[in-house]
Amino acid sequence: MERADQPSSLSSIAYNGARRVLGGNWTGGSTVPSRTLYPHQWSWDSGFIAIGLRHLSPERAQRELETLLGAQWADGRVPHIVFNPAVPLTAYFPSPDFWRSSAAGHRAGAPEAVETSGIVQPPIHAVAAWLVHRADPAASAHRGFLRRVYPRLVAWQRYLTERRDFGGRGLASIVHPWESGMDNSPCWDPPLSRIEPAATASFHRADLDHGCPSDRPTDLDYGRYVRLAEHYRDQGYADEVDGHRFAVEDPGFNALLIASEHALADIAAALGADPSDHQVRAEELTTTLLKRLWSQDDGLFLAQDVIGGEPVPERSAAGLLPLILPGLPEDVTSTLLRTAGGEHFGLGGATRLVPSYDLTGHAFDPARYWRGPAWFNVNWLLERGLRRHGATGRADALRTTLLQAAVASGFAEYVDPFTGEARGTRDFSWTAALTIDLLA
Ligand code: 2M8
Repeated sequence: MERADQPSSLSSIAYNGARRVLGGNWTGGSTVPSRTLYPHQWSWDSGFIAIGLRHLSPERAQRELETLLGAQWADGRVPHIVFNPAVPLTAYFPSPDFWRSSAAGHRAGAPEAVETSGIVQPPIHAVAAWLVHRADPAASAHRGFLRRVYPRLVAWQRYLTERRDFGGRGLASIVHPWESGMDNSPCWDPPLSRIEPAATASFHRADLDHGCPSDRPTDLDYGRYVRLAEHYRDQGYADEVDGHRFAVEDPGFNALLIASEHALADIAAALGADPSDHQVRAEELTTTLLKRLWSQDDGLFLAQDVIGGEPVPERSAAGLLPLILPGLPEDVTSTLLRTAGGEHFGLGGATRLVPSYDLTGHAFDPARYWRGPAWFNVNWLLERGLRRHGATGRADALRTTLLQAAVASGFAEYVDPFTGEARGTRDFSWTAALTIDLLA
């Protein structure tokens, strides 16, 4: 569908290019984020991918989510990676022999038939399932899609709100930077500084076989990621708060948790069930998010270091993501809108896409992964947030910039927030999928 503000050539180039990327990255039951850098299925990637795929093939979008949910553990966790057994172990680190998910005896109950990681990623899945259903309700009903995924999505959300409530206030904690999806965000530097890194020589970084080192996390970061993941694995992936060395309440992760609880209410209602439990929980979580993570002084939500017992004094785009939520007080939304356009994120001024981290921050780097570059999934979420809160003109401008940047960068993983120059890998699936969604 063309929009009046959208030259048809950009739309058709974007649409055709994005469709080519998604077709090339489809493996038969799910989509790899990238054929080279990420040759397996990733959890939150699949959520974003399904949101775009629903416009091309609602059935494929349903399968994307069902394949992921098919690897759910008995305790409800949805693993952050589902490994493709046909891919050589050397293609990605950490590989299945590192995570050892199917090894007998894990109290958490990993599946035996498939190898997965043991950590999680932001819970966008109920949001994605609801959007996928709405794209073609008849096809969804025909396959019994909602009826099959609903119990799994509920178990996933309950894993997070019950087993991961380390702060004791209802919000979910992440126990590894990879769980945030924003792996090397400067927000994780203070809590990570307590972690003794694993020796660099003890592992091989397959990411550097495909990616430019200056676009990727450092070896020191990786040493800490490895140490934390090994520790969790060696504890049988048990979720006792005392067993964790890293536990953080991330506003981006929790915003998606709440958005998904709202989506579960919609799904329950569509199935003829009572949605009120989900609605109440979403409202309670929103109240807690505001009490615990909102910083009026900083103009956005801050992460809370649960072990250190204090907020992390860094501005990340994750702190703007609660804009996707309904039910925020008017002064909070107006402050968030101001912050997005102000000196720290520059939207519509210094930058045309929101950077992942504070432009004025001491750790800002326009090239290095989640320490500054602009990401398409974050900006897609913000586009929805702007629209939800009535900033239609700004949302339209952001949408046009996203489409232009996706095409100009070859569907890059992320871009320099000032120049739009492509960074990371190309033909990246969620960039393509969200392009298609913006065009719909
Ligand atoms: C990146 O993370 C993985 C680890 O999970 C990696 O660097 O190897 C992140 O950008 C994450 O958000 C994303 O889901 C994943 C796959 O695209 O890549």
